[in-house]
Amino acid sequence: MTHGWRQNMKLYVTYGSPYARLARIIIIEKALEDRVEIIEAKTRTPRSPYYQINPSGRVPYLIDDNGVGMEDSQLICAYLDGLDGKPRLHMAHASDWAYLRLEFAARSMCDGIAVWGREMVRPENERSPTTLAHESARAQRMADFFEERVTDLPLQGSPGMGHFMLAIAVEMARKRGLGDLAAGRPQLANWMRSISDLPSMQKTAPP
Ligand SMILES: N[C@@H](CCC(=O)N[C@@H](CS)C(=O)NCC(=O)O)C(=O)O
Repeated sequence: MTHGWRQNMKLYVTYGSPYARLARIIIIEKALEDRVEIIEAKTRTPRSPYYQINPSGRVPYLIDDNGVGMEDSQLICAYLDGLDGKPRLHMAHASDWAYLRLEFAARSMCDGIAVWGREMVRPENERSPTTLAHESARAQRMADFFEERVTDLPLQGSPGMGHFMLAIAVEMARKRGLGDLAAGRPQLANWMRSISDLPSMQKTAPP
């Protein structure tokens, strides 16, 4: 893609990573496509050249306009959201504890589904049935939790980090084969439809 403005910042991602997706969503939501180049990193590979860039080897990783690197989706998203001095995806919910509780519950749900996904990409004889069962049960409990709460005010308001985190988690579970967590949960299914249709969600759908 060619852009009028120089893409000075760089965001390292993998296209399957839910946390990298969150950062990619913020770039679209904040219309920063012209300023941030998205680069696919080679993670989980011995001696990957990416380890010279980010020693932790994780994505997302952002290099800012000054060439300074930072990792973790929470930090990167807050940084990108604040670049224009109007951090609407964060500030709208700052000190809104009812919203933040749900945002961090969604992150917890996502962490568990990511563990499940990681386990499933291992060779079959290296997978832990105990871990898979544990994460699968956690995902179901969290889906029940959100079935009760997506109709509450916080998640009905304009989309913020919590909305995106929850939608990413549910879509990842579906994509990776853990199942459709919205099936049989009509409120969650309805809520998912409204968020999944957002252009930033559509444009960042995992391959
Ligand atoms: N807490 C981190 C989690 C990032 C993370 O777990 N990234 C995974 C992909 S989903 C990764 O890069 N894994 C590669 C590795 O562990 O070497 C965040 O929110 O950014």
